Amino acid sequence: MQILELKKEFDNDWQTISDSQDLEKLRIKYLGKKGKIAQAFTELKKLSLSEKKQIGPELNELKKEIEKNIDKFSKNISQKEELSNLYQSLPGKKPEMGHLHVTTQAIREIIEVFKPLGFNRVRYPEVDWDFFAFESLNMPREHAARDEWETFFIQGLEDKKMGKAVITPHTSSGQVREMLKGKLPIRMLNIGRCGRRQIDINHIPSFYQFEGLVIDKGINITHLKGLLDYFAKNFYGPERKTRIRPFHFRFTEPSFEVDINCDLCLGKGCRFCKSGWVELGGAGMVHPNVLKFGKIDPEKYTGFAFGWGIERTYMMKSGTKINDIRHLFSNDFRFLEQF
Ligand code: FA5
Repeated sequence: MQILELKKEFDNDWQTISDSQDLEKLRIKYLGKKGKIAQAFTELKKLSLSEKKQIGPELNELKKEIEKNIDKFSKNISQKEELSNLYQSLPGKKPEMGHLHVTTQAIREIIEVFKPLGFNRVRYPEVDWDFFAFESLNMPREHAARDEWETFFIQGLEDKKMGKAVITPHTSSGQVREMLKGKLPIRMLNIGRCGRRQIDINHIPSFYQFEGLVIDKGINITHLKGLLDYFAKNFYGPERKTRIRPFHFRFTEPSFEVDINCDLCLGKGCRFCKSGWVELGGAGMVHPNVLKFGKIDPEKYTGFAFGWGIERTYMMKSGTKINDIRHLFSNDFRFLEQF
């Protein structure tokens, strides 16, 4: 009896198994009732006593080795198969989806309202010269009106003609830049980030404004009022109330501020609005001096402009119920995930 050959045959077969079915076939072939090992024991009985003494222990050894290998492999394979079954049936891990920030959503909505009227969306520098932020808007250097803008100045950046560099405190800094492009008529929608040294329940240091500028022959105040009503109806719906109040800006004459009835208290007066009305922005007829800075003849052309805060405009949308503008600036996921 050739124990060595039997061992070689087992070793060859062993190389070919890859799953539990192969392993079972191998087990039956060698350890089954009529398997190779059982047959070898039957043959052993026919041998002489001295041969039995020599071959018997070798055969026992081989049997133990085969049992040990099969047992070990069986444990490994069942673990692996269990794992692969487990992974196949588990739903995949989906990467978390983000969404646009509320302010970006508001910007997109506002653009859609103005699109049908042929407004051209533009953007101008967020860091600009004093000339565009103030001087060309009829606010000479050292003029007290500038104080209202609580401006951030950029240290060490100054030009003799253009003045100091500032973080644009309002999108009105785009008015004269647009005029200097030299293309008339103008229907500009300038949306940009502004900065002011302010923070409280309805002010943040970094906020957005949208600025409309229309310049053409024969533009008058009824066009401005009509456009403001159009925006309010389309953005807020017909049930909301808006009003304009006389105001003073150096770059428009006459000037107004535009309010909407507060959506948080429905006009009763609350911590946010105090009076039942929320100021959304300013507006007015472009001052002739500003047209001149833009190289436009005020005898031939007239225009109107308006500049509103995007965050406040969005907060006042029916049902939004955001009671503190600082939430829009905080990047707190618990707040942002709601929109
Ligand atoms: C202006 O900025 C003018 N440039 C608006 C204008 C444009 C008038 C064109 C005439 C013609 P005012 O400082 O009032 O105006 O700001 C306009 C709006 O911007 C405010 O009503 C408010 O909605 C928003 N706003 C201003 N400061 C802040 C702030 N710190 N945080 C959040 N929103 C602000």
